[in-house]
Amino acid sequence: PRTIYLKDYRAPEYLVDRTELTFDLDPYATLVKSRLSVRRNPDANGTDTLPALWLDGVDLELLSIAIDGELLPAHRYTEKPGGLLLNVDKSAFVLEVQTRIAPEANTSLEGLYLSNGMYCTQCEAEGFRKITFYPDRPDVMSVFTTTIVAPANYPVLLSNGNKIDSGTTADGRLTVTWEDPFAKPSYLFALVAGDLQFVEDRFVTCSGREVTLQLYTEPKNIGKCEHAMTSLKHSMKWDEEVYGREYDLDIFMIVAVDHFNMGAMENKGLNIFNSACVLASPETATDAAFQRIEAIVAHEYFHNWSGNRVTCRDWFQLSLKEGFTVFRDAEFSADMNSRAVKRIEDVTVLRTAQFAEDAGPMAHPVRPDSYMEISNFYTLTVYEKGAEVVRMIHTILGADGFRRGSDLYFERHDGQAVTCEDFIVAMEDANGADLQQFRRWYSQAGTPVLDVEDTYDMETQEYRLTIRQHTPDSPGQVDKLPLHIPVSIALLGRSGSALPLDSSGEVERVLHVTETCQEFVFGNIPERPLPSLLRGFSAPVKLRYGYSVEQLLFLMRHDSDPFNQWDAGQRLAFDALSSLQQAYRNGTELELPESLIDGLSAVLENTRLDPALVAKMLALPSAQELTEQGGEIDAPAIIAARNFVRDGVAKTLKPQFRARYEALNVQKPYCPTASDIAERSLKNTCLSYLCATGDQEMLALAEAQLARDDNMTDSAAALAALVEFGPADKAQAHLDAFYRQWQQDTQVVETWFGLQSSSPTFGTLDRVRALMQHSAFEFKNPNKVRAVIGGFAMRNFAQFHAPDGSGYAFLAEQVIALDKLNPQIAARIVTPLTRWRKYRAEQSTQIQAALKTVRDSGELSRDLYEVVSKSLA
Ligand code: BAL
Ligand code: ZN
Repeated sequence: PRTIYLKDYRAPEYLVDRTELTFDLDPYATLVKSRLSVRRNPDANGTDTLPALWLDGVDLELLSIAIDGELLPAHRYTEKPGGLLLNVDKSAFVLEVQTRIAPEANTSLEGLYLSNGMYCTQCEAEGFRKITFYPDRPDVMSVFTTTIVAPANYPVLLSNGNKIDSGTTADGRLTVTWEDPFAKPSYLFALVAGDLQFVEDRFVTCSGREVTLQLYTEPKNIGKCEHAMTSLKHSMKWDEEVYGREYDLDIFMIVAVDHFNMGAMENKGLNIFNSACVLASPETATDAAFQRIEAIVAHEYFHNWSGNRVTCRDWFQLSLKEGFTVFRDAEFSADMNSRAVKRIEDVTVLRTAQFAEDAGPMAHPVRPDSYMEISNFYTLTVYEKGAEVVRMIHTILGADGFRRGSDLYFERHDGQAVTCEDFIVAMEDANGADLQQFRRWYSQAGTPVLDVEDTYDMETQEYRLTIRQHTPDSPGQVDKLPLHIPVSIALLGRSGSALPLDSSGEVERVLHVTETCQEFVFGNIPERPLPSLLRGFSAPVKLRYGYSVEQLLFLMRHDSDPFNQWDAGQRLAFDALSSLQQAYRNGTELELPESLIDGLSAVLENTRLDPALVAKMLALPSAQELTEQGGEIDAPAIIAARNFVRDGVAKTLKPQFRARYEALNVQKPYCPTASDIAERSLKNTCLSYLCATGDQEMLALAEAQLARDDNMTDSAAALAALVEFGPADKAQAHLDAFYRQWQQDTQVVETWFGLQSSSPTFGTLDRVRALMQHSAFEFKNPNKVRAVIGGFAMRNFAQFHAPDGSGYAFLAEQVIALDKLNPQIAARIVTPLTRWRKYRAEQSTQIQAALKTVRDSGELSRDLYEVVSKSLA
């Protein structure tokens, strides 16, 4: 496959002002007619002679092409792999193309396909070319009119924009026409056809316009729409208040589909959602699902401005819309829920998975320089690190400055396809700021490391912080330049409160680290302080400072920044778990670290602290996070050390866990409010520790909670504890009963699959294979694949890394099979095998062998080829 480079970007030769589409739907032979008003792009840097027009097209049957009403003879165009080259003799013309496609045969879930009998589309990034021949690139923006014709058993026919016509054809089929007045790239096109029901609401915008809101699902799910609808209204209001952004069409629609590669898609006026990311009811969805839905509904809605009204010039700029929109949705979630807990969750994902990506074979900058398959770049780096980069701009400019910048950005670029550079320039221009050095965050891959040292001079009362920065080499990038890193700090005195940093009484400050080695001096500091560094995780870096155990315990108790309070506990646990891994390797007896027990005990008894924060502080770093400590990964040592500490904490603090569990285990109607979610999270953390003791009496608590059955958060937590810590036969009985109860509910069945495949005790490879034979498992459904195969390979560290290498061979086998159906999913789920270099000798060899099996299995999709070849290079 060909590599595409950012440096080769050229403006499009032709523009498409109007796109008129007609779909005559049929599972095996959908007829697509397009009528495009094409004209030469005045800004294309070409010659006076008219260049050929390139139209992207994949898996299409071409029926006819006409220019200005005249059928084109075969010598005027050439069909090539990936598209069509058309000889053109006018600078403006109407191009008509007819193609035939087979949605039923489309298992890639890109383009037009069928999900449970419903037609739906997914066009980002390059799916539109599977629908018709078109200049399928984001800098070609067009006004779309779409007519859908379908048999009468598809009563709901949807596309982007406003409905302008509907009727019945002479032969009794239904027809509807939609018009989207906002010019958009083809990746934002959408079509849905099915026998669907909807719930409806309305929203009055800040300027008094009434917008109709509709959420469409299969009839059986109509009772699971309320939370998404509420989340949508909250999002619309928040975007008006925080960003001054008003919705622009008369209608906003969301459709839930079961077969979907991503979480959701922001098509203009017609968002399409993975059912798992939109449908919820208290009986069927966990708190985590409620919060995920709120965040994703917001994310897709926010794209209406950051992505649709202002879009990307090319796919290298993907983070322009994704990084910014993730930042926007994170702030929205923080405002709706606990800000500290949201930050902790986001940073955990970043440190666990994005840092691994940044240190792996697919490492790339937030704005990549090259790709073979753009689908492989919908990554944690583009999304989550991209959001951190936007957050740093927010930190550097302040909230008001950032808002001035975003206002200018939206005003200046409305209706345009632009670049990350345009975003930064708007931020600079609106504030008179200089972000020249800051730009390197967009072009340099890898996670920077900050080494911090300090000295204190009692005589002069001067405190000095020395900060060194270094960004490690990554594939294709060496000798990186220093970045502009905002490091938020406070200095804690002996009493635990923050010391004033100057005469104004300021106690928190952002240090602008811009050099390789830089010193910061603070005067009039009356005592040796303890630094609280990188507060709120003000930059996506690894920070090293030689905190002692006592200092970490002090920060856990006193730091006024809840993120750092939590992080101090995590550092304490990391250090203890590292020592225990070493002891395990040396064959010495493992000893429970008393300091950690003391720290956790104090947290557990602190009833003044937000229960959600207590739950986060009690959670040990996951096995996956522990692989990010640096050094070779020793899977058995990680598992042994972590299990040892977990069991020790559970036994030692059992009375305290019991007391808090009992206090929180009160019957009240389910409500997904932040405070109730916080209480349930602490209660279920306590329950998990209690069950880890293996005591019959504690397992009985979980059984009682499962039997109570009044909300899925508590039921799933109890079931997970019983499956992980209870006897296997009883676990199986509980799982069977649970399945009998919920087998009609797709989302609960997905939870049920995932809970088993990711259980470190229960989820053996044999059980995972058995789950794949279950009647509810479907290899063509990404959610089922993610639950069962992903649950095992990505969330079941213990079983996946079984010493005989069977987990690796299994994953290779599944990836090869998946690639034939759905390359995007295959290229994603292979990720655990790409990290082979990080593991200790024997495991490393086994993982590499599995990856080579994939490589040598025959012709791979472009998606999978890129990941596998780069990982073995
Ligand atoms: N644009 C792809 C899905 C999302 O990030 O919203
Ligand atoms: Zn997005």
